[in-house]
Amino acid sequence: MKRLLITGAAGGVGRAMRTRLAHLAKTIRISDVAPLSEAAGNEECVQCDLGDAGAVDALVAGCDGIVHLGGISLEDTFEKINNANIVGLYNLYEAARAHGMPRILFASSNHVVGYYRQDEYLAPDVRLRPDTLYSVSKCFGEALATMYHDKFGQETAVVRIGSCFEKPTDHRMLATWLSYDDFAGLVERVFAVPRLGCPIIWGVSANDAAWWDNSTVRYLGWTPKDNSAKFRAELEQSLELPDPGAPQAIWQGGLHTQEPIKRTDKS
Ligand code: NAI
Ligand code: 15L
Repeated sequence: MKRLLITGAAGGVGRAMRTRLAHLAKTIRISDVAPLSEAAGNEECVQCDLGDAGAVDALVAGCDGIVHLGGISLEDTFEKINNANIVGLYNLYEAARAHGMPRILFASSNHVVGYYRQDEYLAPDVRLRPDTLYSVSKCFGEALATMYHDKFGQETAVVRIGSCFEKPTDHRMLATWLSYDDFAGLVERVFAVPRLGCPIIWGVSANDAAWWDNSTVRYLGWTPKDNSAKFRAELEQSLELPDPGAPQAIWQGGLHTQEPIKRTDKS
């Protein structure tokens, strides 16, 4: 690629991807609403609010691939989620439509199915059961990607990321963990395959505990290599197993299922 755009580049996953994806394009355009650390190597920095349609149009111009990580990543007020994850995503897809439909990787979330139980094994096409307003916005994103694909042929990899961190930090994450290296490997495959379409991909490493079925996306040639099992002993030493009746032991979405609705007009 000539230019790959990474939104949300000041965030946890974005920072981890900057070095890992540098080889994927001649220029990496990194963007966030938050200040970005200085451009390194082949990077160029653009500070931009996803809610600003004009700014997003200019951000996407000249890019032939987009890794869309930007947005509110946890439960928040509807106003904040709406600006970044709903209006912001619409702005991104309209900008893509105006600028040659660069392939998009959309960071969706496992929380679109947060109200399934941990003993259920899910195909990508199960009914959505979001656990927060945050994950309802990700359901919107998945639907938007599908509509732009069906109507215009816009290709998107919809990646339902599990828990993408350095290492798992609780028992639930032994099933949901996605290593930074495995995520980078997935991004490589998404931009390498000749035909992508608009698949739903469970973004999870090769952990022993498995809740999600990725057999529909074998054509991507993505084989995650990391396994959370290497952290199990360390985790079990530092953290007690949750009570089997506790939400973090019952629901795939863990404690997100217990989040209240956050209102700006009420304390
Ligand atoms: P993060 O919160 O660390 O990073 C998100 C970035 O988006 C932040 O730097 C923030 O400043 C930026 N952002 C927020 N509102 C914005 C706006 N209006 N305009 C432009 N940028 C804005 O989140 P993280 O963990 O790096 O996740 C990246 C993406 O992956 C998010 O979309 C998140 O929902 C998704 N995801 C992450 C998971 C994880 O385990 N890290 C799991 C599932 C989904
Ligand atoms: C997410 O969607 C969040 O963005 C991330 O911060 C974690 O909470 C992750 O899911 C998870 O389920 O561990």
